[in-house]
Amino acid sequence: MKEEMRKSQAEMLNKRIKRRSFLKAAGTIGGAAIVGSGGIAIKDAIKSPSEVLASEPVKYEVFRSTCSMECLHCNLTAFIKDGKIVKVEASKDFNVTGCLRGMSRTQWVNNESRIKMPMLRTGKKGSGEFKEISWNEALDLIEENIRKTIKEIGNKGILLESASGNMDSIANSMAGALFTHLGGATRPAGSLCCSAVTAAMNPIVGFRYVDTRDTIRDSQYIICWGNNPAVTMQAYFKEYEEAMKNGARLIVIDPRFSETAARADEWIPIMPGTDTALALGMLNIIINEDLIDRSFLMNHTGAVYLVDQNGKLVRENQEDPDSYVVYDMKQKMLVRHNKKNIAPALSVDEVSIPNGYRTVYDLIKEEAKEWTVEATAKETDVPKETILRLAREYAKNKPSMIIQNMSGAQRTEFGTYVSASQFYLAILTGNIGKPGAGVCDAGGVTQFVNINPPVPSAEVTEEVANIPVAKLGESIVNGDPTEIGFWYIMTTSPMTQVPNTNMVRKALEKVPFVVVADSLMTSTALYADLILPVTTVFEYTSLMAGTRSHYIQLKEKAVEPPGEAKPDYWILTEIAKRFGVGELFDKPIEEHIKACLEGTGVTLEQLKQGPVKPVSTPYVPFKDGQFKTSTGKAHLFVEDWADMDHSPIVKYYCSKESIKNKSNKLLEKYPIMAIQYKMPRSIHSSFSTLEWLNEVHQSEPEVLIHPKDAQKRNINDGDKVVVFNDRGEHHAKAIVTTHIKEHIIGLQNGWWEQQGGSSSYVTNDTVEALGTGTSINNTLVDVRKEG
Ligand SMILES: Nc1nc2c(c(=O)[nH]1)N[C@H]1C(S)=C(S)[C@@H](COP(=O)(O)OP(=O)(O)OC[C@H]3O[C@@H](n4cnc5c(=O)[nH]c(N)nc54)[C@H](O)[C@@H]3O)O[C@H]1N2
Ligand SMILES: Nc1nc2c(c(=O)[nH]1)N[C@H]1C(S)=C(S)[C@@H](COP(=O)(O)OP(=O)(O)OC[C@H]3O[C@@H](n4cnc5c(=O)[nH]c(N)nc54)[C@H](O)[C@@H]3O)O[C@H]1N2
Ligand SMILES: [Mo]
Repeated sequence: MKEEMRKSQAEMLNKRIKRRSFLKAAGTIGGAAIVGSGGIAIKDAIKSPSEVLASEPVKYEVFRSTCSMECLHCNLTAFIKDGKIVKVEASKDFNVTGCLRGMSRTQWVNNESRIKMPMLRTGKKGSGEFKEISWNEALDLIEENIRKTIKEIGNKGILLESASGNMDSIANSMAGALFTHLGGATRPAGSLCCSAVTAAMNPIVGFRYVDTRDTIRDSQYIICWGNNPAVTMQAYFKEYEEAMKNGARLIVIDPRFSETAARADEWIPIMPGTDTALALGMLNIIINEDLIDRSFLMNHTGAVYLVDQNGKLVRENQEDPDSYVVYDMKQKMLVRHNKKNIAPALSVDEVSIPNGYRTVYDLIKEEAKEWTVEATAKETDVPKETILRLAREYAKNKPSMIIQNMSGAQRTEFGTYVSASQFYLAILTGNIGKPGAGVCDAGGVTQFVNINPPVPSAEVTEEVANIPVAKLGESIVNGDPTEIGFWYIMTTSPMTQVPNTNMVRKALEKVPFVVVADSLMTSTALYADLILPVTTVFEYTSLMAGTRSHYIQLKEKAVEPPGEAKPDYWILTEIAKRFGVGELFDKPIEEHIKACLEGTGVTLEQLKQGPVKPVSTPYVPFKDGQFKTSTGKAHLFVEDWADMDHSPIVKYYCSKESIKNKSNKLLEKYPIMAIQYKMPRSIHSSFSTLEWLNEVHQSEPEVLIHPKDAQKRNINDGDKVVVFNDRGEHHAKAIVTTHIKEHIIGLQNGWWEQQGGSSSYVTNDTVEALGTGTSINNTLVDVRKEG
């Protein structure tokens, strides 16, 4: 394995060296950039290195970086002429298909509307009236407002909000560390994205950001469950196509006929928020028809752990959390689960177990039993025959894989159970730890190596209660749990991405000093007191080793930023200096990168030659049933959930804002359920305003509405409509289509205020029950024709 890894790295290195020597021969290596790497003529980029060698003189410098927001962190190559980026494409030696967003980075870097200087608000918040000030004045204001806030409110009065705009190994990590060195700050708790997945995976399999992308093509049966990889994992969709060529069936469970559904063998429309009921219904069939993998359950899982009559896990020794007890059928006695040569009982239905104990499997069985085919069909709107076929096909067509990849299905009120129920299906059928099987999470290089923070955090002097991110707006408006005096926003755009935009707007208006670090006048920047101009990809050097790509990559600086735009790490270092902790931060970026890499076995020198993948391919997570929990087994009974007064076994709860929840009075007012979907034209609010993307895709918000719902409201295809509820209004163009279930509408994610406004104006800001995530896909609304 190691040998293979070395080989592939050596191959990559060779390729790069060839190119370098060619460049040296041509005598055109760029001198200005820190780690720049030579040049190829732009039209030659599609040729092989040898073809290039044989062709014209060199005209362009070439640099490499990555997309930095929450996409797949594909390696990008930029072509530079006279200090300007003229073209960006996916790097040829990087096994992905490039996308228009990546290519449009030229338009982001060269954008006329880039913020070039720090900007101080002069008009009302939201008016967009600002004046340019110097960095010195900007940093003075930041220092003054932080000191004032600490004095008047305490450290809890500082709010640091950072998210997925730049997921490299430096930016957000350094920001988090800085504010601990200042004594602490309030942070959003949970994530807008996928904390429900974290809350499911950590207890069940012991680890997160574990993906199965390497063996998608080996799968026989793939369920994209509330997930749309044709758009949201675009660069790897070819793997699904390979699997289908190899005979796999592709199934999509989605209320919307998504881009993936269009390429799939089967689309299963479902009532949003009811996915756990469907999974339990499938489990019931799988259990009844004995399609479970007994030996896997007995040897690799906690399905055999015993539970006492009070519903608590039985332990041999209360002091030892891993001392779970099973009933050994050989010796007919209770023993510790990991005793050698035992045959643990799976169910009281098969053997009698003393003390009235039952197994975890018995509890799952009992929970699933409620979900008869009839009950499941009624709740989910999936026909009975489909449920039966789905369950049987999933369990029999091995290896089968479930794709969740931070799915829409888990951005629901009980999203943790949705994610967990998919692991139950994989584990009970032994469909995990093998090529072509498993549950595909978002995954990155951090599942193979540990990347250190560039600057270690400090012990905070003041403990703060963080604010659930779904409730960010309302919490700040109500000063609960704290007043906020200083809000630092970087790598995120709350005005478009946080639920309940009107509350977020009020919060931005209320907080006395809001700093937004961004490169463009975003919807959020409009509400800042101070905007800080930041660099974009190709304007700074950094390290990308995160949760979305299997490679460790260097982000090379290729061009000078416009005006006085600076990388986040420069800004954070300047703030640190003003608070007397500058020495930890004020180092050349190469030093920080080296600190991140320490212990990985990968060096900066290696990265200068190209991306490095520190694991052999194909990678199979939890291979041979080796899980990352404390016992090495998959745990299906989660005590943490019981501690939160929820079921320790996956259970289906109907969400409050659901048209299935007939007891909700709100339903009379708002009889339609709105779900969200991501678009090819943007990554959330990033890329949203770039011209090429507007040319190729839609340039205004759209809403998908079923013909019957449209007709009732006198709405025709193309009409301007208003989607509304008590939280606010979202204005969009109606697309009347059967590509969405009746009573459901589909809203797009990422539109800016300046483009008509975000669909977050209506989204549900209920905190997801177990993972502190969001419930945006459980939103009740109605729709009317504009005007
Ligand atoms: N082009 C593009 N790619 C992206 C992103 C982007 O913004 N743009 N964002 C990235 C990020 S951060 C993430 S988290 C991933 C997300 O990747 P996905 O989860 O694939 O993205 P979504 O479009 O949010 O949701 C997928 C589907 O879930 C459906 N859905 C909504 N509610 C439910 C439900 O209750 N049940 C079921 N079964 N389906 C439901 C929606 O109709 C949608 O088609 O994508 C990543 N990739
Ligand atoms: N309505 C609705 N809301 C959603 C979703 C949805 O489907 N619908 N999806 C949710 C999900 S899954 C996610 S992950 C979140 C994502 O939400 P966010 O994490 O807010 O992601 P983006 O909208 O991409 O915002 C990133 C911002 O960071 C800026 N940025 C880019 N690079 C840098 C940099 O180097 N430094 C700094 N300082 N800024 C930079 C960009 O210009 C952009 O303004 O949204 C969530 N919110
Ligand atoms: Mo996300």
